[in-house]
Amino acid sequence: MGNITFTMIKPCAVAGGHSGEILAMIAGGGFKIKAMRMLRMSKADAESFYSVHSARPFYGELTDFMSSGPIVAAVLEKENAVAEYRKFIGSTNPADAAEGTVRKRFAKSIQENAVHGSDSDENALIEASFFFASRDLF
Ligand code: FUP
Repeated sequence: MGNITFTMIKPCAVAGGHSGEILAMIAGGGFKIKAMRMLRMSKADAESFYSVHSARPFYGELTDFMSSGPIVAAVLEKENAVAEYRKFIGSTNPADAAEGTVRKRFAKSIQENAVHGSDSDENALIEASFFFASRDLF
């Protein structure tokens, strides 16, 4: 079990002014921020980040959305971070997200679902290194 996960506050939540509240929830959940930056992905960045989904019907819309405005990218640390953070943010589809989760509170739809969380230790490292160099981690 690794202790690192990668998250993004997605364009819908940044544009909605919810970055601060979501970061406060993350801190309250016991996750330590090891790296963080605000940026806008290009369409090519989003296509590369989500390349595992390139055959899925929603790939075009997803990558349009993820490049539509700024995001907050961050690396988080906690024991068993990947599983703990996925539980903390709630189901991909907000209709299924548990009470008290980030997605229950801020997600608008399965696409505009407020936050991303890595789905494995391996992907957490790949995703963190997509945005951060080792010197950016504290
Ligand atoms: P998650 O790991 O919870 O982010 O969810 P998935 O890996 O299943 O989905 C990856 C991204 O695709 C999510 F950000 C949501 C998006 N998605 C859609 O836009 N439409 C769908 O029908 C399913 C997923």
